[in-house]
Amino acid sequence: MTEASRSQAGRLIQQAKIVLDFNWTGEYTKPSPRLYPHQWSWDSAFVALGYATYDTGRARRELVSLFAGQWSDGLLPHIVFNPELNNYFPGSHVWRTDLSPNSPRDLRTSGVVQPPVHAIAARRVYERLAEEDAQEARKFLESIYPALAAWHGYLHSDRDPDHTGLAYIRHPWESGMDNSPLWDGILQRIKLRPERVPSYQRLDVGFVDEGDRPVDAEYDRFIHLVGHAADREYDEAEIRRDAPFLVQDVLFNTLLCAADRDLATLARSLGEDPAPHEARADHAAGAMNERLWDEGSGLYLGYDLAEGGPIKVYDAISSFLPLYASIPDARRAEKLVSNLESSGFFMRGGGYPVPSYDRHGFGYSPVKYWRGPVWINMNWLLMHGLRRYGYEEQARKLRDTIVRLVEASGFHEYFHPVTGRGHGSDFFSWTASLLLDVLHDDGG
Ligand code: 2M8
Repeated sequence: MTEASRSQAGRLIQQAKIVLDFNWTGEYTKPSPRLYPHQWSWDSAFVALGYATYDTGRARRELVSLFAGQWSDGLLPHIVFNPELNNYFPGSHVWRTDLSPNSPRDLRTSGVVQPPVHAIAARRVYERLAEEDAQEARKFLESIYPALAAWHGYLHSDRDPDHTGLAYIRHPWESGMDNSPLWDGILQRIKLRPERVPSYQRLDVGFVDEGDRPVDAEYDRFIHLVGHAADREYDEAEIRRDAPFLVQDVLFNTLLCAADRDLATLARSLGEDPAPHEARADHAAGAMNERLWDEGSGLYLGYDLAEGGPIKVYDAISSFLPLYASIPDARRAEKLVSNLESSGFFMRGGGYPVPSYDRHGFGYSPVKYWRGPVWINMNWLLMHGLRRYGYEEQARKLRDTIVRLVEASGFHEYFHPVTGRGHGSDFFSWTASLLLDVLHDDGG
């Protein structure tokens, strides 16, 4: 590293820490100051990865505080509400999670989940803690391991009642990629007659540019699906019986598979049996290769359980992410990479790789949330995936993009893939924390 790049990295590290300090509440880190004031599930895991590079105390608190919202059946909600704030829609009164006998009594949460990256983060936090203080590391492990095991247990049972190896999601919010064109076909099937259009007021469009956010027709369906689960008092068997949205998602199951392996490692460190977690990871990887691999396109595609068939959308970044969990064999990995490089993901030529959706894909937008902008967490996951298969040059490109985008435009939620301009919220926590992780890996 040259002197200049060392001082550039030092400056970015300082700024990233300022962003996290700003969003830190003393218990958890807001994803962003105004748009997302509560605690979000996968955001917290990404944030813990960043804290693990310099403040293991906070990394640990972040995860412990998230798991305080866990339900008695293991469900880890996607939002744990801060009771002092009511500036987010949909707030806890919309979720009505008190209808479920499993929801916590002492605090309010949402009733959907998010991709299970937590064991991945917990493993990292544990390893960093162990370097500092073996006893504290052990204490952390003893408290977090049973919670993680219950979370994964819930996903492998309630969300996979037929033991296919793949967990289902039942709301686009559970994918983390809320308004990806991946879900358009399913959402289009939901016919909302006037009397079934929920009435509500969105707050998000008061905080950031409306053009950067999902459209009302998407929100109507998001809220309708919240009502569908609440009306069934969050009884999973009842929900899945007629859920309009029921998907075995590529990204969700990739992360579950990777997290199962990390959970096995944590089990070993604790003297517990890692074998069940390893077996689940193997089962998931096998199922992804059988059910979700599409040989014709050379991509992984999600599976629509409500209609029974693959989701034939060939342009989403998630199709490549099984690389992260070492799911494809070398031949499939090569196909994926050649697809990635020959499509509109800006791996070659100008622009910033990788947009969340192919720029030539139907439904692409360079500014609209999960319909095309570059997201730092997607780059981070794909970068690790490419590295696992030895695609160093491609991985390097993604690493450099993370740094370049933040340098040029700040800590935005997402970025225009052509101009690099920041969109959505500013001061976005996982942009800061994953940048910290990347620079830490560089030795910066
Ligand atoms: C976005 O989702 C929330 C709903 O959960 C929203 O739009 O209000 C998504 O980008 C999601 O992946 C993310 O976890 C959340 C907080 O950053 O914001």
